[in-house]
Amino acid sequence: MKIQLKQFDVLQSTNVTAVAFAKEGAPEGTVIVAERQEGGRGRMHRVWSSPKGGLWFTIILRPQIDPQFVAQVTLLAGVAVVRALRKLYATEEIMIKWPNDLLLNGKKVCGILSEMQLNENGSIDYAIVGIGVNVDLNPQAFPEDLRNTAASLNASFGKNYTCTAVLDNILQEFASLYRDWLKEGAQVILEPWKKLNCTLNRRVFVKDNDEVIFSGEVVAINEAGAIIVRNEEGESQSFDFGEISIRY
Ligand code: BT5
Repeated sequence: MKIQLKQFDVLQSTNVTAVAFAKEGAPEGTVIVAERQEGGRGRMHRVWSSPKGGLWFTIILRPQIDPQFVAQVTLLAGVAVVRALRKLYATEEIMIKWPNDLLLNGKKVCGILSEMQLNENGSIDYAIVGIGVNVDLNPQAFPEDLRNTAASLNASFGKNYTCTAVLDNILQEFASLYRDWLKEGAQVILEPWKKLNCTLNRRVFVKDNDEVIFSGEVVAINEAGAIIVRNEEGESQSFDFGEISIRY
């Protein structure tokens, strides 16, 4: 994957711009970066707070694989970003909360939002992976409702890294894991993901639109990235990401 950076001062959302680039044929490895986003988004139309000082970017991919496995891209991104951040900040405290949050001591420091588009024949046209990392945000820059749930890396670790340095490190990890994944398949992601996550073996509440629809222990994750949750009666259900959230 040859990285080609497209940098902007301000965008609505790097994911939206990445889709526009992808539709015009931008090659795999094109990366859209914005200093700030005015309409940064999370899953299910949630707002992603994206002031200056954070790293907001989206990678365009064109994996020639069976579309049923493309959900693994979110897990892949989680593993790559945790590895890069753990090395850079010399910590083991950053963990992945299924499916797409990176937490530091329970507070969110990064969110990942993947989207994909199929061709008419069912093959993958493009997948985009949007990644938001709170690199150098003043805790006061967070909207009030995030002050207890979000954290910023430089402030937490007493470092001074630029967003560019963090981006370079993440892209290196991402490109190398992506290459291995295309060659060797799911195991290069699932095994490391299991070691880096804080969701397996946890008791969770599964929520659909803020309503708790199931609760139990997370006993496994499958190749499609779905978690298997077992309740106290011993019944198991699997949950794909997309429409649901979990709460510890
Ligand atoms: C996510 O959604 O975590 C995916 C976020 C993806 C953001 C990147 S930035 C680059 C690219 N361009 C975009 O427009 N998006 C991607 P979700 O799991 O739905 O979590 C959203 C929730 O996280 C919100 O409802 C808030 O509670 C919280 N949140 C919002 N902004 C945050 C921030 N900067 N840091 C930590 N938590 C935040």
